Amino acid sequence: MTARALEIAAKPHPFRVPERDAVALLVIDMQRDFLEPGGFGAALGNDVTRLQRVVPTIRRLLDAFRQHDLPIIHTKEGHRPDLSDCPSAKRSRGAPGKQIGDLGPMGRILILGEPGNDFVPELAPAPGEIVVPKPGKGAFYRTGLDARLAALGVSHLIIAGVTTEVCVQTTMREANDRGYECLLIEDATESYFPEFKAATLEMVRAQGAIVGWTATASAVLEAL
Ligand code: TIU
Repeated sequence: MTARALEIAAKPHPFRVPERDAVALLVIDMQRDFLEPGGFGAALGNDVTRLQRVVPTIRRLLDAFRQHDLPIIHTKEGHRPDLSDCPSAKRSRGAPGKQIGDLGPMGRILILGEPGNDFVPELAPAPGEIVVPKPGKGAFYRTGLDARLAALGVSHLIIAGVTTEVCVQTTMREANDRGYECLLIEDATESYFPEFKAATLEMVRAQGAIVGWTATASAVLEAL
């Protein structure tokens, strides 16, 4: 192992990064729309307070990546104000009057540029960090993320964010199919459904890391 390699204690076995410049932190959808009352998550009938527990852990990961000058990408699920990028199959989710584009207490639900669609203040991107708006659950769908990672020389992704079994898992599977090695941070991802989070962690690392690895945030901080 060279001095610039990383080895992170993980399941089902250590996550190895041959060269630390090849790693990026990918933070999925840490937006008010999912974490605060009155947003998209609440409109779908969820208790959004569950998701708030991972904010301090993600902040610790962000601080470490900033300190080591490693790339950070923040994704943001949202749609254009004219909804031209929102298929009816997606808009029809949620009770009438609380669908994507409808007016809520934080502005129009899941619309780019609205107050509720912004990041939670503790996890706001710093200058120079990449922000990727995305119309789908997966961060690679109609975003150009793959090309941006290639330009940075990134091959290994440390993944955090919400929700574990929806946007996080979809993104991890998309990344895996595109050849990225993926490490999902157990205490930096959360779901409205604890059983879905647990099942997702199990299924991604099963079969010898069929989709990727999982580790704690502490393991990442120790390795860095
Ligand atoms: N509903 C739900 O669990 N999640 C989403 O709609 N988006 C993300 O996971 N970001």
